[in-house]
Amino acid sequence: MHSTKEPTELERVLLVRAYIGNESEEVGSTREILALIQSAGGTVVVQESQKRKTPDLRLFIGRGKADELREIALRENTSTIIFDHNLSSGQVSRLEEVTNCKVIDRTELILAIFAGQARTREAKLQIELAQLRYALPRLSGMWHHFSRLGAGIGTRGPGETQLEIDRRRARSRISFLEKKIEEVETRWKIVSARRTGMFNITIVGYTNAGKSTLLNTLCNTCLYTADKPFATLDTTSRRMILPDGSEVLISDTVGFIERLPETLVASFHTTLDIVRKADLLLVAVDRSSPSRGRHITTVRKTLQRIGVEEFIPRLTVWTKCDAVDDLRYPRTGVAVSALSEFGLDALLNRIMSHRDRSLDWFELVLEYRDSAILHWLYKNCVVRNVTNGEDASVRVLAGALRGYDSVEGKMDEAKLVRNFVRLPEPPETEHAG
Ligand SMILES: Nc1nc2c(ncn2[C@@H]2O[C@H](COP(=O)(O)OP(=O)(O)OP(=O)(O)O)[C@@H](O)[C@H]2O)c(=O)[nH]1
Ligand SMILES: [Mg+2]
Repeated sequence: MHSTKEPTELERVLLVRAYIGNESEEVGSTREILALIQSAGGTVVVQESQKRKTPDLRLFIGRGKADELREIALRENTSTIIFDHNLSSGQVSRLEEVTNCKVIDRTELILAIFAGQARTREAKLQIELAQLRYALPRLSGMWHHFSRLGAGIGTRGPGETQLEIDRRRARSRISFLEKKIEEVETRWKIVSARRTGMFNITIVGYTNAGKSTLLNTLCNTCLYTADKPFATLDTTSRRMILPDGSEVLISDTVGFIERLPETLVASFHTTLDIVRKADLLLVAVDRSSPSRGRHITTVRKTLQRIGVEEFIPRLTVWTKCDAVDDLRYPRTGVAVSALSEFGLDALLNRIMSHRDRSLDWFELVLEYRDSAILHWLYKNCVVRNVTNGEDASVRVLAGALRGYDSVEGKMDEAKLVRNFVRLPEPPETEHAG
């Protein structure tokens, strides 16, 4: 793990949370917001909360509480207040006026972490777009906000553009970024077109669930992993050889979080395409986390939000099982540990069963001289069995990844279509799942 700041440089933060109606503190949510603030380069010196029936329209919290925050900030020598809520631009500027501090809401905090973590050009473009879209309706307030303090969380605006420009320039930068991202999208479409014919698996899950570590273990790669939120902001795809010798494509992508800002969902549209186009989703859930129930709900809702179709099969992968003392076996999904490699065989078997169920199975009789066709089948299908017949023929049992049409076309070309028989269901397999 690398941090861009020494602990002594951490920005002192006053954290504020409000519980609205019958809301109360959810398991693990304090740990989460503290980790987010730390990732953004801050350290919480005081936490304040308020119970309210409804949020105050002008200040989100009550006026009395806002005055109290000003006193606390003064006493604790902090000038940054972070709200674990999404606030309107009006609420932020009024709160800044009352408290005489810089006020950051949850969206701005998450955007700041993304901005600090973005490494690749794509991620940088997407985060700049997200920040600008967030800032645009708030520009007038932002002048106040940024001029208040010169450094720290949330002041690393979208590039140099933020301070010196008006709305018109922000808008033209937004369309420039949108165009650039579209170019990336086109390139991405070309790459994914080349990948059709492969079974696509995408690992999704709450941030820090162990997705990248799992991919590293399965594919022997060394993607960046860290015990902090949003270590990964990009999509990485790798080929993985299954125990039956066939190949699949497996991808790791950005993690989800509760109340993921809308602006990020919109800007990371291309990155998240890999989730929508998957043939199988591995939903990684940190089995050792007390908040796993909340994580599961958030992931389900986020998948819905980003437009993932219900029919894409999902397999729950309970991660970090080595860190669990009383591992009662979950009824659904597979329990694994990427560190101890526990459960990985079972996971691969379950992946094979899912893959088999998604194929269109067929039998084909070939003559020995049709070796080019056999070679084509090995490249484009999952060949389960090749048996020798009596009359110099071979019988091939295989599954087509993208429907019968692709295979029938090939057979037609080779004038072998008569030798082709569709099977109504997948053949029996050893890897029952
Ligand atoms: N004990 C244990 N720790 C694990 C295991 N897998 C991952 N971790 C740890 O969990 C932390 C997060 O792992 P990552 O693989 O970066 O998680 P991620 O889901 O990719 O996280 P983001 O990219 O930030 O969304 C790291 O500190 C890992 O070392 C595991 O099987 N056992
Ligand atoms: Mg990761």
